[in-house]
Amino acid sequence: MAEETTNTQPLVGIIMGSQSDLKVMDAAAEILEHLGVSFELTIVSAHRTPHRMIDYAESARKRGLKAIIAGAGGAAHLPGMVASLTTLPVIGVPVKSSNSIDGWDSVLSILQMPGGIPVATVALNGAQNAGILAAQILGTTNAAIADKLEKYKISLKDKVMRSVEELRR
Ligand code: RP5
Repeated sequence: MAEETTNTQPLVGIIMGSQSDLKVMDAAAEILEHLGVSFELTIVSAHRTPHRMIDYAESARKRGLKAIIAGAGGAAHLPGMVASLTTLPVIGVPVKSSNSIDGWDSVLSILQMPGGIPVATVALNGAQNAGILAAQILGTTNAAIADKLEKYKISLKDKVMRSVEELRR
């Protein structure tokens, strides 16, 4: 996945605090691609590029985005700050960065938002689920995406059932 990706009329914005987050955040892009959801992907740092973060969050709805997936590690202020600046749903991905205290720093700084500014927080390094959740939000009003999600769930069930069959042999 390229550092910065945009496909036609993105519906989901994937942002992350550093290029070092990309190895985790790529999973959100991959599942969105699989589910036929258009997205853009770029790096926006709350601490190193605060003005870029404000521009990104404030313009997101006008640019046609319907949800934002924001991943960061350590003192992970990006998802919460973006959520404070937009009325779009924000899904936070705590990233276990290299100098992290076992990922708890990322998890707690994204999870423990004050009342009024929600961030839908997924598991540590849970970028795939963030992508699925964004698709599910879009699937409430987009039948094509809902259909892809239905097929994806069937594929999960089929995989388990194949394992069950293998164990029976
Ligand atoms: C955060 O600091 C980033 O989201 C990343 O997870 C962490 C480390 O960033 P780098 O020092 O690798 O750029 O802002």
